[in-house]
Amino acid sequence: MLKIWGRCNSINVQKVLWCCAELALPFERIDAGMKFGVNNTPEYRTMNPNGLVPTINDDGFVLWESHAIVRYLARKNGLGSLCPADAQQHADADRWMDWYATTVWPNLQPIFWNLVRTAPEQRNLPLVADLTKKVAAAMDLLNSHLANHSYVTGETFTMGDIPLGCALARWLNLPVERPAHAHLDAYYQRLQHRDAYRQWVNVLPLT
Ligand SMILES: N[C@@H](CCC(=O)N[C@@H](CS)C(=O)NCC(=O)O)C(=O)O
Repeated sequence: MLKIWGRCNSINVQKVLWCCAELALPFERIDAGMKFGVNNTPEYRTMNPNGLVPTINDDGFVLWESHAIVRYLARKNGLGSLCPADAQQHADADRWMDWYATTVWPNLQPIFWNLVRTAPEQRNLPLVADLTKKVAAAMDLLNSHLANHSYVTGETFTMGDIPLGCALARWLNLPVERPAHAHLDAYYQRLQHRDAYRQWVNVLPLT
């Protein structure tokens, strides 16, 4: 059976868990990272020399990097649905996954860490204020895109929605001032109708 190492409150682990639930894939999850440790043991580093989560083992095939894992599982188990079969649609899904990694998360991650995982007296609030503007600008772009699309690649849910859906669950629940984004809110509502999203991403507290 597919094995997944990683704690449930890691955004990168959540992408993989959400993906598995969309595909109705059975898996065994082993807590790892932060308070659980495991990720710095020599055994774990043999699988993933970064010492980060998630890592999977699929019948002996070991893989790390959350987007690579999502792409692999979607291609293997959801070609033509979660993983678009058409080359252009596939590239479109890839584009949004990469956009999350290059444009959204590098700015959102420090906001999240400062406001959720750092003691109040140690927070870098000027940085939070600066990055909040950058994330808002990125979300502006996504909001405009979603004015004409139900999901990032069009009318069907694909792997392209997974990283951004995880980011939205954080962005829309952080105590920061956000511009009104009606299409983004509607998209978030659509995602919340998905059992897999509610189960693995959206119900977990931001801790
Ligand atoms: N690019 C990697 C990043 C993995 C990563 O940064 N994981 C974090 C959790 S979100 C981690 O392992 N942190 C150390 C820990 O949890 O102890 C991926 O997408 O999988």
